[in-house]
Amino acid sequence: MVMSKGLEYLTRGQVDQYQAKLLACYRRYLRIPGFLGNDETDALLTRSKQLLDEFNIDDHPLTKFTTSDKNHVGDDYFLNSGDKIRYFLEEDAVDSSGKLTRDKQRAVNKIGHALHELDPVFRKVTLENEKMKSVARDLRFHNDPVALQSMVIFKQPQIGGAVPEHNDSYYTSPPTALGFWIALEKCTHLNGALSFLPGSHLTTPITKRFVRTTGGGTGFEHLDVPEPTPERGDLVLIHGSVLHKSERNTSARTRYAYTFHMIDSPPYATYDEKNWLQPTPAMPFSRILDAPNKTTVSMAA
Ligand SMILES: O=C(O)CCC(=O)C(=O)O
Repeated sequence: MVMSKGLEYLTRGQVDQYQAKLLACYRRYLRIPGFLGNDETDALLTRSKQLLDEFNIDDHPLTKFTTSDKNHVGDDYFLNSGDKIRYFLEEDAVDSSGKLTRDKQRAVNKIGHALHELDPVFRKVTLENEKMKSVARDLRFHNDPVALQSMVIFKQPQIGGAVPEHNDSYYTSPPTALGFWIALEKCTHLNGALSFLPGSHLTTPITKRFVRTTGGGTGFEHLDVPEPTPERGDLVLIHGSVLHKSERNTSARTRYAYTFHMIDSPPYATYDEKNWLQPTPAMPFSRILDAPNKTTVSMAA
């Protein structure tokens, strides 16, 4: 990659795109192809599979990851997971008698939320990664960024649940969240790729038409519109205020991804004491950079 003056990893075009020019008013996400090489991606994928194999269902409280407004996960197992590596099940993975409806490896929705602190493989990619530090410096999005809420989201075939439309910037005042989402496998519209809601009708692709169907009546016809379908190792940066979601995985293929959030720290931002995830004295949020960025770009739209 040809380096732009003053930048360490990103190109000037990528930084401009993420900063005011495009993302502030238009897309608010940025895909960085091939951020992780094959070996690095394989290491995360292999470790994710090992963690699934190590999962012990016998002493698990059967906590499921649910996100609907009426039924949002909130038991102690979840609330105290900020400094641990814990497993959250798919809603449909447990029957009425409390038994798994499939192999444990296929029953887990996600593992979180301190992989980046506790697991050496995830730690290496998150906190001990010079490329990650360079991205944080190049973007100048945070003054003194810290990492939190790391997860592997599995989207298992047929059962991998949809993630409803949401944004991530609820941790600090002012909002400073930036999502780092890394595809560990190829994503398609069938296995639950991420999608985003652009800020303008001018930029929102039309993905379907309401048409007359050949047998009579009407229906929706899907248009073949290119959509973000990250390859293995691609990093997707998600601005904390952009609405994004992913659909249920209806395909026969898995769609593993690793994600964590980066926020700013005092005195630049105040962490809300009511947040579900709280740092603990034994595990405060780890800094990304050795020294704060000197100047940052406004988070505001
Ligand atoms: O991986 C997914 O399907 C959803 C991820 C997401 O919404 C997030 O990281 O905020």
